[in-house]
Amino acid sequence: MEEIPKSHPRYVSLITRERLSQSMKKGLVHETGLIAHGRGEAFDYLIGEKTIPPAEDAEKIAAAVLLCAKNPVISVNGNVVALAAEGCINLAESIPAKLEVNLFHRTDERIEKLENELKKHGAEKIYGTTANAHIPGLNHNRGLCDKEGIFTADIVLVSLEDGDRCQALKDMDKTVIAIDLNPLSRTAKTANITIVDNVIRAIPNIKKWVRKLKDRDRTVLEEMIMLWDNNKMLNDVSSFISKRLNSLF
Ligand code: PTJ
Repeated sequence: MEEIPKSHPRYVSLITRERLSQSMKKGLVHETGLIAHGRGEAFDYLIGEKTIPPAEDAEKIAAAVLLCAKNPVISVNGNVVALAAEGCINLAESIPAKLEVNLFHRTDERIEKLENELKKHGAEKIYGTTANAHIPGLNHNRGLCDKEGIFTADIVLVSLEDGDRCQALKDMDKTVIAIDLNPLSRTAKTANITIVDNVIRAIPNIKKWVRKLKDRDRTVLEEMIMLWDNNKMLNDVSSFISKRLNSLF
């Protein structure tokens, strides 16, 4: 890995890029995953590269939704494994939830590499490796899924989505939690709960809320979920970005 001095003002960003670049060379991340990351970085820059209050609220509700679920599934792709493998495994254990690999650029080789990487970090069972079900209406590889995982899940947590799977999952009556730094994306607008935060921060934050809410009465959690207004949260993100930009010039 290239030597990056800790004193560099963009140290965290550069280290993250390096991690993605190495993961691409290992065949975990697809080359277009680097482009997707670049778009994410731009939005992260706009929110100040930290968890903003509307994202913290969404992370709390996401934890409540996951705790109330019957069959929750955390869907991971190449970028998510490269950036947050350990966090996803810890989060899945704390709920508990299943982990499923779901790829846009799906090859047997990448699936195997990602499964091995997750197992190396301590995961026991990974769903989605032999796709035995299909999400109706999706005629690309993201439609391939596991009968015991995403196909029969009631709640699906998705990160770095590329658009139409979120709507297809909602059409199957599932609740979708999406982590997406772009508040304007189709996924962000379609999901039931959108977390406008970097997956690197969002995953451990959801886990923090799972720990805090785990012993709460279920009716309290359900009340919180009922009051959630995703459109209002997206408006709050938009106001946050506008105010922040105005204050910078
Ligand atoms: O691993 P695969 O084969 O499934 O490929 C996945 C990629 C990432 C290539 C695919 O999903 C893709 O092209 O995604 P998009 O359409 O570029 O969308 C990615 C979204 O995630 C964009 O809205 C980005 O702003 C956002 N994003 C990028 N990096 C992060 C992020 N959101 C949260 N955390 C990030 N680190």
